[in-house]
Amino acid sequence: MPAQPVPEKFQQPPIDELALSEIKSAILAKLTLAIGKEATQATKHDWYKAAALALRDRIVHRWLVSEKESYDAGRKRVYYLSLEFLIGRLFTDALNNMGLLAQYGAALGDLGVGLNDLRKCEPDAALGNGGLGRLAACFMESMATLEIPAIGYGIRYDYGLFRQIINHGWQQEFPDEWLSFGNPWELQRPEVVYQVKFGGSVEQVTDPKGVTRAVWTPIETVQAMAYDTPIVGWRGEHVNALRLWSARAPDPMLIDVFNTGDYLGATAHEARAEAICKFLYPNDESPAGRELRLRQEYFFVSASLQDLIKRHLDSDGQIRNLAKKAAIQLNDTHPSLAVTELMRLLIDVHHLRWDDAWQITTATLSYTNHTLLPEALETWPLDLFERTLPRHLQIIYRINEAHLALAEQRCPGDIEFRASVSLIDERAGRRVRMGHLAFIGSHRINGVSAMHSDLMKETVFHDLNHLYPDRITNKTNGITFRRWLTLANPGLTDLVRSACGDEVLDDPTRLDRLEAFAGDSAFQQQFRTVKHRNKIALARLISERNGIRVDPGALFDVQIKRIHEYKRQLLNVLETVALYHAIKDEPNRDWVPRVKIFAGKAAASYRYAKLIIKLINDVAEVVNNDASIGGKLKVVFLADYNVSLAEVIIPAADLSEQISTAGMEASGTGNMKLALNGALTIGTLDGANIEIRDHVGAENIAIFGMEALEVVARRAQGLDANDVITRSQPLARAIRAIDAGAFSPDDPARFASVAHALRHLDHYMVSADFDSYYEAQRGIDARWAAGPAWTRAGILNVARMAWFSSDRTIREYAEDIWDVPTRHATQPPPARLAKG
Ligand code: 26W
Repeated sequence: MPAQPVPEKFQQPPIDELALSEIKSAILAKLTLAIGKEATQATKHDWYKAAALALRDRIVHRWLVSEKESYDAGRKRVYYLSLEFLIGRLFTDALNNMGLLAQYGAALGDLGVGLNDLRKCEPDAALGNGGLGRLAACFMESMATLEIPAIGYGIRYDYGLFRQIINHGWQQEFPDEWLSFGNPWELQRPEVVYQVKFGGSVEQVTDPKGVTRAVWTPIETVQAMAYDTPIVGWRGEHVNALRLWSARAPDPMLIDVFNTGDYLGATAHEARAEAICKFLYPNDESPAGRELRLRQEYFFVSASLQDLIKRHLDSDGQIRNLAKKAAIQLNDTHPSLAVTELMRLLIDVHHLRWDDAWQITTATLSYTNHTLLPEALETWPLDLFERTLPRHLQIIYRINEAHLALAEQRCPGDIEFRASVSLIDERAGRRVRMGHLAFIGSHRINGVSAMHSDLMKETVFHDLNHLYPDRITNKTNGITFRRWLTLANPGLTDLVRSACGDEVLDDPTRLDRLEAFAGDSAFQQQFRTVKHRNKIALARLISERNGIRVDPGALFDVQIKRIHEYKRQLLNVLETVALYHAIKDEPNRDWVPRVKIFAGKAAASYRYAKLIIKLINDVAEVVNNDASIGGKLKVVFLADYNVSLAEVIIPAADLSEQISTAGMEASGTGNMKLALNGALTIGTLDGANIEIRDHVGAENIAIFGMEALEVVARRAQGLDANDVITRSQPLARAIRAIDAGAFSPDDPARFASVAHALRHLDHYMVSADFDSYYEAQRGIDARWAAGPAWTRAGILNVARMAWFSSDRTIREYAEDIWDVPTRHATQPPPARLAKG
């Protein structure tokens, strides 16, 4: 079947000279008037800023129109509360969605600068740790695309996720100074300021009418100032705001203290206030439990709720209508103080009765859970909580009273049940359970993959689900195809457009038209050519950054994500070592050449994860320099993994490693990005891998390893792995080599703890799953060697990934949780395309 010609109505309009000259003058005007430079003196960075500012002007026009339309129509709004937004770069993303990529490329070319060079001047906005933060960024783009009036609320951290440097194989952390050259996307809103209060005491006061009220007298005030970043949807029809709060002291300097000569003391309170937005907590999966984190959480929740209530009252006038006009989504438990803060605002400030306030609160809020790992569920020590937020603790007690009464009704006399559903954990020192708070205060609670949502009902929220049945629902994650296909992989995008028609840009379900080409040898060849070009680009980057030469013809085997025991980078390294041994034993066999590519950050305090990074690098050192294996195996650890690096690695991947211990990865989204770009997945039946298998077909994914229930059963028998190690010669040998210092001759005992864990403390089932994984990898070798069948499977992966678009996910949230309308999927693209 020949590729279909692009229908005329979808063809990019020819570049219009008038539009081009308008763009050029706009950029030159910014360069002169906003940057203060002549074209002849401007650095690349100046040009980038001028181009971004010129683009922002156009976006802001659309934004104002979007705002006015939503406001005039009195539309319900979505407020997405998240402590993390892992956005990456915005320049080409915004250009692409505005339909201006080609025009800007041409305009900048005429001005003597390259679009691609400018693109690289933009630092990544890395205001997130990993999956949860990136999901929030994809959701912001999809909400704008689906024309849902929405605001993302978060914190404008001065420093984002740390910059990772690999020094002699070890991770080192450095501050991420993403704002040092300014940020052309944001608009500071000095007039949008709220007071956020902390500490002090609460009194019960009875007014002349005999009504008793709580009066909170705080002892500290911090100001929250808004910075807005416009987020433009696909086709530029709708623009939403990401509103990030920056903290400052109301009085920058205590002049009387200053006058006594105590200069530091005069600004100490300022430093304390500003600390709130200084940095993103770098913990992934384990909560910090520190006062500063609690202050961050309350700071952004309080500012956001004050802001959205003000907006609601400005447009609607009736606080009682809040739930009809606002849907607030809590991204994990981090913003779950919203339950108590909304109650406080409704009761103490807007004078509603408790029951009415509670009804509005639960109808407005909903909560997404992103992990079942017990160590990641946030709880706060009661004394810290009381010291920081005394009025909120009172509210929690009152919520708990009614809640425990209901528990008693449901399970009379069952003390254990009551203890398990209580908002206060009484076991190890009294603590407030934030997951419980978010659950009780929400009308919907969702997991992020089918399996994860099921496990929520069976594990952490078992008893709460019994008490409030029908609240838990599933919303399988998705990714924005605009960033992860169209922009990251233009070669594949062109091929997809030629096969599926340009409608695919608006409606990913059209990807299914690729099915017809999956077996077509000419199309397969084009598909391989695209992948090969992407691999050449990655090989170049690897050579520049790591000084390692890799063959673009080899199988690129990719594991890119946070470094964590449950994600099992260690399993991948073990297989690497076993494969290395096998190649050494028989160097003349026709081994499939492989490049093992790793990237990811370990939490600064997570020592074992940092040791795994060192192990990867030590194994790389030995393997890459062993001439006897004839370059059949290479190992690469790319430092400082971020969104921009992912955009280079993902289009070049042949194999996607999604090998978490079954039952532990809530969903995964990297798995979706890699499959969408034509990589085959090797993975466990965990998170969204299961749904990916259901969509791409079991024959187009390599599943291995224990299932979640088997993991639970094996753990119950103990963590010793001696049984599997004695049965597996390659595993035993790999562990022995690591233990004996074969990869760490300078410090032979360096990995003794790793070998010990593999033998005796196999909580993550690395040893237990090894054989199954090794065998699946050899199956991958065989498929790769078979050629066309591999390509076919890759094409079918692309063809069948449409469902994993975050547009689909957001549409489900809109219908089942938020009750807001969305623009329809197959609606033809508006005529306004590319006019700017
Ligand atoms: C406070 C410390 C902290 C920070 C972040 C604890 C826990 C987290 C998150 C829950 C970690 C996270 O990013 N979870 C990931 O969320 C993704 C989006 O839903 C899922 O795809 C991943 O499977 C899940 O690990």
